[in-house]
Amino acid sequence: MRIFVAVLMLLGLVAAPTATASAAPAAPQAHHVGYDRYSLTVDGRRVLLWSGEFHYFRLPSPQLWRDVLEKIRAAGFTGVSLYFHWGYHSPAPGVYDFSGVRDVDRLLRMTEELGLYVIARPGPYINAETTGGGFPAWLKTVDGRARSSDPGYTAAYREWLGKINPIIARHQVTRGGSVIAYNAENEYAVNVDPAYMTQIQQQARADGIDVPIVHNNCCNADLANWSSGPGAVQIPGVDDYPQAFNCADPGTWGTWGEGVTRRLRDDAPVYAAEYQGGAIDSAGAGYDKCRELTGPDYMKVYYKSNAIGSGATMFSYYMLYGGTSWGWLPQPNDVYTSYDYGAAITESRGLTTKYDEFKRQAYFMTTMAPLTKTDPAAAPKPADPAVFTQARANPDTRTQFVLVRHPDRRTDTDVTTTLDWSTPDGDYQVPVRVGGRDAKILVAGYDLGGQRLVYSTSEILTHVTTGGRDVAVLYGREGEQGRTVLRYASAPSVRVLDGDVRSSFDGKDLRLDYTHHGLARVLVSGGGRPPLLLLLGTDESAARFWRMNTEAGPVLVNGTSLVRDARLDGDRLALRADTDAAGEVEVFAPARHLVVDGRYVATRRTPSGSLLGSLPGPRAVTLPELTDWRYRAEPPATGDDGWTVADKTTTASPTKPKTLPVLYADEYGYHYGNVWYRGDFVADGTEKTVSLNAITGKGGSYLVWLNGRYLGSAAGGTQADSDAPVNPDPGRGDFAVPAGTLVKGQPARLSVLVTNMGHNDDWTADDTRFKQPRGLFGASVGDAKIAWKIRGAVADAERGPLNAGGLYGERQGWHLPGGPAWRDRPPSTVEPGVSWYRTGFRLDTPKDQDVSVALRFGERAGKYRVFVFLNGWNMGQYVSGGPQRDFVLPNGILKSSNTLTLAVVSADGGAGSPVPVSLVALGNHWTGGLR
Ligand code: IPT
Repeated sequence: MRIFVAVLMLLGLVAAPTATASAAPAAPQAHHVGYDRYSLTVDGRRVLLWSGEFHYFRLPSPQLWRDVLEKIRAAGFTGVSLYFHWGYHSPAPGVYDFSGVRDVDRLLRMTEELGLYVIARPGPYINAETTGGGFPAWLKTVDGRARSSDPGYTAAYREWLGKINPIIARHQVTRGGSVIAYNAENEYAVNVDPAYMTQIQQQARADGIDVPIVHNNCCNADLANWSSGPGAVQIPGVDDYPQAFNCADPGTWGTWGEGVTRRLRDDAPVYAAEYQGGAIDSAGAGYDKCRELTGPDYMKVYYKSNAIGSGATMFSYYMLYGGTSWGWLPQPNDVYTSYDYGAAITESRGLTTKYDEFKRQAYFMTTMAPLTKTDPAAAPKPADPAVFTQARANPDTRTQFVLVRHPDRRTDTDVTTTLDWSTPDGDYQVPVRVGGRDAKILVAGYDLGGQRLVYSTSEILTHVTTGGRDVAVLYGREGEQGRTVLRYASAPSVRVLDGDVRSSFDGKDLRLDYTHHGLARVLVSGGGRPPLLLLLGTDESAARFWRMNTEAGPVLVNGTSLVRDARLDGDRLALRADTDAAGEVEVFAPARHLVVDGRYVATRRTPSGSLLGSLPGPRAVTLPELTDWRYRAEPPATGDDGWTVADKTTTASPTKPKTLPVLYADEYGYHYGNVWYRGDFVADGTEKTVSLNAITGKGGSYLVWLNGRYLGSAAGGTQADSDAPVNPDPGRGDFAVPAGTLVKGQPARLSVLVTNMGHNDDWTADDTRFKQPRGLFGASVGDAKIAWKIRGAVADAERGPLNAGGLYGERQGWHLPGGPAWRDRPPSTVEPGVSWYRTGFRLDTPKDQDVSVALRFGERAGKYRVFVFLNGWNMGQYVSGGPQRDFVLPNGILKSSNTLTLAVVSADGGAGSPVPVSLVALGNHWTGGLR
């Protein structure tokens, strides 16, 4: 593999790991990982971990893992936090699969190649709004309380950790890899068992995990946090979602508090384990509203307040890229197919203004070395108490970091005042302005490359030393005043290249005053220091910069919509970059030539000493129309093969059935999606009602037929939630037996299709929630003695256990491409039940463009749900009237030639034509650089 990577590197196909300068395959270099009360260290060097959560299982296309990881790295993140999903890899006890889209070894190699640290979070429990909170559904049939030291559960989770831990272990920083920390369990907060917490850590150590073990305490609350006592971890962290999750009301801030991460141990760094980076959309408001609730102004105020308020040096934001809960991945209570999360990178892999804000903060946090070791310090006093200040300082360099915001962070007005600031280089009266819902971190006493920054009222984006000079980018809000003071031994020469910047020198301080607008450029030279190019921008112009590490040090790029990678080769700078429109690109690097995505770009040298060229944008794309639909009907409980006799009389579930036999799908090995039931009995002719109960999880439903005659449908129920009273009669449906349907002494057949949703999570670690059954809970037709059979999904080795359920068409492979041609045209009307539709389409988007495509649902009356199969992959479930209309079709699954199959489960029948759908492009980028 290493050789393979080296060859790709030579071909310029992958980024060189930041650590290795030459193309020769080096033996993996082992490093030492340590920590103290300030930060993690690698070989004694302090690390600022700025990480975001990414779920490989929500992006079933490994080629796109690299795309997202490159976007994450480009924003200045130094790490990613990765849950590993037990249920995604394990269809049955003892069976584990790490191939294809489940190849986490490949994922960890990518993080290694990209130089991103990894916080590995294998659970065993992960929550994450995914089915069973990451537990495989077969665990529901195992005796012993999940998330405890009970023997049944212990044997089960040891199996999982025994598989996943060795994979994680071989990718640890200590073995030349990327994994820098190991998260034991997940928000293990109530109903806890310290023996279990101890044992999973013992197993991690036995499996070769030697990096620090961390934990994420729930919600900054007084719940078990594992900072001391039996089961304690080395670095206890804190999860915090200060905005909570009401996306319908994005203007209301701080529902869940102030959001400053608590210090849980004196000998370990403060770790903001899951800091809110978006929100689940339980209200169905749409993810754009969630993006607003957790938008750039929230990020400025809360993230900066947290950094200075807590002194944390380990941050991870949940989610950074949410992705898609495709197939049967969603947990039923809070989410639907899309797990976009209102995150900085959208489900369709687009970059948002939140991404820009992350980049501004990440570049700052990771550029400013003194931030990795700070203590609380006296803050400059504002003349107006309408401004709040708080400070930290590095005890060695004395560099100060001052938070400036409103006392109540929700305040929506602008205030201007003066700070009485004792900086390491003298006392100053410093004018500052705080806009509504804004916060800044100002710096004083900082060695900026070869310069001495006394203080600035602008924020620092980043700085690099390149080509014998310092280049620094500072920024402020458009239209705000800024002042930057630098120290010199003698008067330096100041040349304003662009913008309106006034300068004065008082014998030691050079003071620059300006209004933030566009991008001002000032060249300072002499004064006993190396030259400095100061770029004074706004939020927007600062966000156009990309800082990239090369073998010859960092370089800056201004422009393009994404720089994925930069390499210096002699006097040639080679970039891999994306554009969403034609435009300029400017590079600050020791180079004379520019190559972008393998093409030579004509450039000229600017007065700023940079190279300026222009790049093309993407060509417009036209997506094909979806026409020529073909049809197949799925009659109720059709086909005589594959049925399992359902005759169990006991269950491991704490929820006991209303009638026997036990009809829970999991008891018969059918864990995900739709199941069909067949109930055969001999009628006595007096039966009046078919009485059923089904537990499906929120949002499920069932359809009922008697002797082939449709009786109707009902909503599936939920039951025995730990925080809700037990419902004795969940998902009840009573259906009148139509006259003449049942004849005394004649055989009769009840057919029931139950659409089960995902499995409940186990946040409360008490089994009643997690082990809640799926499927029929009670069934009676008069006094008839019913012989039951059940039929669910068949295994799909390629797509994994969560892809398909037990529709007849799924068992027959109707969702898979190929097979005999479908000849029938859709009929004009269909009965209630399951109808299948199929069409094919070609996608001929330009090879050097990244087009992100989605399937969009139009309006149609009726009560139905649609399972979307693209080339056999279940890309989600559309529910009529539901909040989600666009279903992202990830490249990789989406190919140039495609088969789209829709399984429509309708409770009321009606039009036979397929529901209206079309293909839409959610993103279009020119990107020779995406591999
Ligand atoms: C916390 C979980 O750790 C994480 O898995 C995910 O569920 C997230 O929240 C919400 O999206 S749970 C906490 C908010 C109670």
